[in-house]
Amino acid sequence: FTRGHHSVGIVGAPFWKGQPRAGVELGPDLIRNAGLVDKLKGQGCTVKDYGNVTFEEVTNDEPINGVRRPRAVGRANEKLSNVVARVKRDGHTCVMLGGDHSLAIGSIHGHASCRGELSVLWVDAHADINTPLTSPTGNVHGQPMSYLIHELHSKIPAIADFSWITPCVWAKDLVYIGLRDVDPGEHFILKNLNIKMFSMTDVDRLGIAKVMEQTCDYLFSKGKKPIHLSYDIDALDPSVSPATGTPVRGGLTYREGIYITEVINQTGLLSAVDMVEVNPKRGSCDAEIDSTVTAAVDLLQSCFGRVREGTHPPDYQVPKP
Ligand code: 4U7
Ligand code: MN
Ligand code: MN
Ligand code: MN
Repeated sequence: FTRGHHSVGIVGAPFWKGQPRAGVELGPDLIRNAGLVDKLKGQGCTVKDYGNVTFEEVTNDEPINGVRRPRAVGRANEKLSNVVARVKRDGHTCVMLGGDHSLAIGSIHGHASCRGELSVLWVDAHADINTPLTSPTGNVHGQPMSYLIHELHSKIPAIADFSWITPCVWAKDLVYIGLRDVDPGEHFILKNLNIKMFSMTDVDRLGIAKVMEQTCDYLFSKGKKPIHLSYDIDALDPSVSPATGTPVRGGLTYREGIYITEVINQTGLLSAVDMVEVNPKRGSCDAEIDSTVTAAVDLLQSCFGRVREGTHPPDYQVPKP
């Protein structure tokens, strides 16, 4: 069974302007300070930390087509895309620590620019596939997939600093797990484009093991492509990860969340991971923040070979008395 031997490149993206709540920019350093690098090394991974991407201040950033802070979000993602592409060119599995989920635009775009067609597994309470014109809020963290899907390209209006984005994911190569708060425009898009999704109702009916079996069967039936796992911490139940901007009751248990990452590790196809929406300022005490950050670290450890049954070195000997 799997031990590390992964080469991991970590990129921090301390960016919050895809949504209105301050604090999500603290995510990357919190996750690092919880020992991510040492824990991954301890399970046999090689790890290179590329540090945090720096984002310039943007003034005069009025909404365009309802999209809030379009210039800041567009430029931040263009920069992130270039950094993720470099991490992939260097041969690592890329871990992008957010920051809010608008960063999936740059992360997936940069990944695809290096690796070509991808399978995307989106684990989230939300579908994040509003177009600027279906969005009830104008927050880009609820829209990233709409910019990336080929089939939606004609529905996206022109937005300053978004013109560099070229769609790179086909609707058939996207799977959702954990959905329980989907807007009407998003639901129409999911049904209309026949996008594979496992809502929480499906997790309840099938159990997480069948959900993952069907997820893998579905993705592999389209040909084996590198997997981009985009993990929003709000996919987990708020009792596990309360420190996040848009918590929704009735989420994945800790065990279901971990099981997803264990199975994805087993595919051998994991090529990039986003871990986003950890927001310490939304926790009401240290224990809530700790629980959320620990969950993020544990999920990342499982992505890279940690197994709950435990492991031992091949040359292990029980000490003789
Ligand atoms: B997250 C929302 F309207 N759908 O578009 C929107 F409910 O990255 C929420 O998944 C989006 O946390 C949540 O603003 C974005 C809203
Ligand atoms: Mn979400
Ligand atoms: Mn999200
Ligand atoms: Mn959220």
